[in-house]
Amino acid sequence: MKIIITGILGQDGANMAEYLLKNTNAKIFGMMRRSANPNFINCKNFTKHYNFEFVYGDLTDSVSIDNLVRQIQPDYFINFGAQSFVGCSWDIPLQTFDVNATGVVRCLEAIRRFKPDCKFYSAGSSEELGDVIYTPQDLNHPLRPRSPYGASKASARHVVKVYRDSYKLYAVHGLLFNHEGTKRGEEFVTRKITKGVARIYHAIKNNQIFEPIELGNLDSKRDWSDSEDFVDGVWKMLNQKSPKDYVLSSDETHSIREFVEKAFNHAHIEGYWHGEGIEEKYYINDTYIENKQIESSCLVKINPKFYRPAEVDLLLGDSNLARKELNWKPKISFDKLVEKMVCFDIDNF
Ligand code: GDR
Repeated sequence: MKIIITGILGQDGANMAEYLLKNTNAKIFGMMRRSANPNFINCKNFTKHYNFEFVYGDLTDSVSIDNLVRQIQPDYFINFGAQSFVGCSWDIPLQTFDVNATGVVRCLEAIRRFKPDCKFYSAGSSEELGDVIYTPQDLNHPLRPRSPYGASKASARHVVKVYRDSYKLYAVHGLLFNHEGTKRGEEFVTRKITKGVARIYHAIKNNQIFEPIELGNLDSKRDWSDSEDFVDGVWKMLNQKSPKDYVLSSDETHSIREFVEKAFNHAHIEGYWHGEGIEEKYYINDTYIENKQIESSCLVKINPKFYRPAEVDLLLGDSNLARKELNWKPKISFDKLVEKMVCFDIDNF
């Protein structure tokens, strides 16, 4: 069995490779883009595995995708490669579309032409739902994206269905709500918070002053799970009798504000909110700190530059179908996820 995974250096690609190397005998081809300074940190557990190989490719370069599919003849093609940062998609909308939407067409075309029985996974997103009109959100929720990123993923969803219906390909588009972990990039809010908590934890321990974490909108709500739980759901989606899309989510929602509080709690730092709007701050509430400068210090403040031109206010998934038909459910709770990320970042600071 041969499997191509794109986005291998990212969180989901690396977790998928780890999962497949552990649970199957498949040969994994991890696709990466050429870069002068590639970051292999997420792949350190498997780069030397006998069943793993890096291959060069780029979702914007159809020659590279065609060649990989033609030469490798994969049984599965799992597409985690993406411009995955919603906030940046307003700055680079064309690149976002080229990679996330047209890139999916390139993969589907390569499969159709060179290996039509290869099963294809497209990484869909709750950002496709955007400006939601009911809660919790399931597969029937209309697509109402609020960002170039969300619109690109919605386009990918349509094109996967078109290729599935037109050419009878086994192609699925998983509607995945937010998923995090210790491989998460620092630009995403959860990792930004847990890394910031670790920095402040060590500063306090050493009686040093510190800068607050700067965030944008604290009131948006997200349905967060652990990426390691999701790769199991993705693999199950790829191994059904017939191709079908599913929602993967925790079916719980929490605000950014709650994430901040919980993350500091796991570092045994108590805080309190004070002020309103962009003046709101999270202050340390710790009387046993010797250094008075630290005692009056602010843990979190707002920087308007992290607000988005349009926000997705509330996401809450309904993953009942996946739980019933795929016999899947997440193992790591929200609380355990935050604890795992904070402890990892404190230990590895
Ligand atoms: P999201 O994740 O956009 O939901 O997409 P992100 O962590 O970037 O934002 C979540 C929410 O936090 C608010 N926020 C901030 N976000 C960032 N990045 N930085 C900040 O400083 C900050 N302050 C507040 C945001 O406004 C937003 O409301 C993620 C990505 O992984 C996508 O690729 C994936 O498809 C979806 O999840 C499901």
